[in-house]
Amino acid sequence: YEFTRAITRRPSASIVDGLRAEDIGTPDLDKMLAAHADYVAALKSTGAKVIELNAIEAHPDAVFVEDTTLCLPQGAIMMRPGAPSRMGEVAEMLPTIRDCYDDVREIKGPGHVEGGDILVTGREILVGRSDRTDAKGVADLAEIAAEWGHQLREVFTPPGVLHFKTDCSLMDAETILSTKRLDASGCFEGYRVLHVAEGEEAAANAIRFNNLVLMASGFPRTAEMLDKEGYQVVEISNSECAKLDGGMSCLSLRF
Ligand code: CIR
Repeated sequence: YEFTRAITRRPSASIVDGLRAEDIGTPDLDKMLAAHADYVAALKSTGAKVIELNAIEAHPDAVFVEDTTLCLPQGAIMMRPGAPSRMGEVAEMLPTIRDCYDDVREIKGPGHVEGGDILVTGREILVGRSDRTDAKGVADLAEIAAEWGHQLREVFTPPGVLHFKTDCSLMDAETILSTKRLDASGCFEGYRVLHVAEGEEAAANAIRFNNLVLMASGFPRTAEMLDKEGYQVVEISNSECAKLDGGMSCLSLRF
């Protein structure tokens, strides 16, 4: 959770065509741009350098950069999204990643992995199989991770939930913020787990970024709980990204 850099990408006008499991309304670009600016400002306020990439009209979901790459201390791994419309985002991200890393690997396929399904903790890499991440993709990822000395453990994303990290986030090396439904699967045994408040499940996709926890606004009981636990919480509007099943972690690559 300690980072010197992050990569973000501006939302494009084509965001209205972004993928969503359920149609709960069309995202408003201006509102999304305002929230995105707040998000970038919060990242920068910690002293990190933020590489801000241009919008790409051809890829409506490209603002959700997290799904394209896994950034580890030893190198970066280009993902292979399970959503066909998102495949092209990886090539768009590659030149920036090559500028940042000497060792860049890739999930070769035919399997799939999206970054939203990967949680890197202080001791291991958890990968949730989901509609976007399959066994073959996880196996490819495990091979590269092992070469770099990481333990990888395959877990499961709850049914109806887009990504593993839709329901959890890392608060510090040993502490995970999770929904009760995900924690109930037993995947966090041995960790300190903080539950988001009942009815505030969408607060689980937060990020710990240096001294801050960035979380979606509108979840007062979870924000208060985190504050009491000693975290410095910054609330960012997520109303527009939420219409596309996106949250705080999706909007950046952190390393
Ligand atoms: C999608 O369905 O792929 C996008 N609309 C949302 C991606 C969210 N990404 C993430 O949770 N890492």
